[in-house]
Amino acid sequence: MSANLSTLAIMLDDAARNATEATQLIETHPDLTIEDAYAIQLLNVQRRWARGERRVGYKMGLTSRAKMQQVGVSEVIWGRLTDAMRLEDGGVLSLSRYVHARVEPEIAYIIGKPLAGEVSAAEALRAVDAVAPALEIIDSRYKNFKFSLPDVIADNSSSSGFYVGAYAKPDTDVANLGIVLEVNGRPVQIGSTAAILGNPIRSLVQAARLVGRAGESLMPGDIVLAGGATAAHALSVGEHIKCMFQKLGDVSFTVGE
Ligand code: 0L1
Ligand code: MG
Repeated sequence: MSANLSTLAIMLDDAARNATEATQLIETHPDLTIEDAYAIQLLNVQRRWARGERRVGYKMGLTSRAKMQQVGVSEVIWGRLTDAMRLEDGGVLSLSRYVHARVEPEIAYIIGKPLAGEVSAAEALRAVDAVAPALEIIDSRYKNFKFSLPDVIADNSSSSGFYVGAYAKPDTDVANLGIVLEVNGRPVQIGSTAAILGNPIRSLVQAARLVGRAGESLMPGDIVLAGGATAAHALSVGEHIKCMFQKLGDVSFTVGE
């Protein structure tokens, strides 16, 4: 199997780079394990680093009950963020760069001190420099956005882009903040940050644990996306997306060709 891991990573990286659909890995590799999947993810992201992209943090995925049910799992997953995925708040997103992009509201933690392993929520919070409203662009490379758990992990947990809004103080209480996601001025999703594992800080605790298990650490300056707070919205050209976060402000962009 291990000889095949880099072939699968190249296939997924090419699909992301060329915005083309990929076939689920488990169709040809039904025995693919979660461990294999994280190994493929690393090989996949290493190809980005080799092209000059820089690591800037991590994303947590499947952090809400709704998402876990959608994929039929009961565990959170994670992926790696690079500087090339960062998008400009208020800018224009080029939809042709993605296979079938969706947007979801998130909370971002900006890390101030190294953090890894088994930590309490209080310890995790002490490592935070700032919190911010964020939007994640997820883009599963698989046909019809359909995948198994190993598939999505290997595909860098659908990471493809993210927006981070204005930073707020690290002690800002983000446990239960209202969120409204608007498309062309019409609310399409309404929710709360509490949908992220009951409190987004729990997602940061999980990030420290899972990243630590892989021999990595959350490092000063890293951005950690805590996970979707509502269902994701599938993007179409011409849409103006604005997401309002109670206490934290807005993040917005327009969808271009
Ligand atoms: O960020 C997320 O929760 C998404 C993780 C992968 C599942 C998906 O692409 O919907
Ligand atoms: Mg997400």
